[in-house]
Amino acid sequence: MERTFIILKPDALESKNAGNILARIEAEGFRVLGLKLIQMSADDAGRFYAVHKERPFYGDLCKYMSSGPVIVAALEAAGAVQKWRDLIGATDPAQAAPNTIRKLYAKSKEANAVHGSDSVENAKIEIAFFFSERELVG
Ligand code: DGI
Repeated sequence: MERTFIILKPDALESKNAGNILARIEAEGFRVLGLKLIQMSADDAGRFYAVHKERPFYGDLCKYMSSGPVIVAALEAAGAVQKWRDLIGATDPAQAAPNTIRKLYAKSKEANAVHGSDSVENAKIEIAFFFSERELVG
């Protein structure tokens, strides 16, 4: 079984779509291994998104991700990384396929409702960034 790491971003909570997205996670057959509501500091966001340091939107992204509460979760499924990325759709909701989470709930390229790890290796790093092993069910 594979693990992925996801975030329900500030806009998803602000628009009260967290419940809808969690219901979709259950309906699509993911197992939730860990889940919590947190608010990141700008420093947390900066470290989490360090891979994007050189990109022009890095500062805005860190500010945005620390602008309100988020829900972070570790999910398990067969092929969880790609399964989640298929379910969320393209980064820009205008480009996202019908019925994907970003098509349904995202507001813009920045406020795009959800994060998903882009590889199994990064999923491990991202889960460990937010969860201790004791916070994950076996
Ligand atoms: O893996 P994704 O989240 O689909 O996309 P990514 O890894 O290319 O970018 C990470 C996040 O950075 C993305 O979810 C939202 C933000 N982002 C990407 N491109 C832009 C952006 N934010 C702004 N403000 N402008 C962009 O062009």
